[in-house]
Amino acid sequence: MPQHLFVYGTLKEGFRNFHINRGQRIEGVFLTAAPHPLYLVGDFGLPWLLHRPGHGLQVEGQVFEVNETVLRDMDALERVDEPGYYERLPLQVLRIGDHQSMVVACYFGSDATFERGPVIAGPLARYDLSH
Ligand code: PCA
Repeated sequence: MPQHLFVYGTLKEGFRNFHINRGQRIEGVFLTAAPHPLYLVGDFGLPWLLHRPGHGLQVEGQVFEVNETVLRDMDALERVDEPGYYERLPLQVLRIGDHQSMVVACYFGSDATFERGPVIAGPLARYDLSH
């Protein structure tokens, strides 16, 4: 069954891992409905969104409709089954402009890895190419 996925980091259109994201983009730019803390973490400054609603800022990203195969490939990239990486959880997002609300999936970074650091930057409202 197709699902919707919010991406805020390297899976965004124009970013490093976009080739793994073979979903169908939903037009526009989306924000997390609630603030969430987005940091750049580790020696590579990976975009790391913590599952701490109400902390940090509303974070900007893109929404894609994805099928099971594409989702599995992205889960593998984000190492969803391994401790210390990302976990895929539901998230409410709003489209900028018409405020269309959707509950979608999103990759949240693990708390343990965040605590270990180093934390390079954040909390941020957006991951962009200069990062
Ligand atoms: N890739 C996923 C999570 C962080 C990252 O770099 C994304 O773009 O949403």
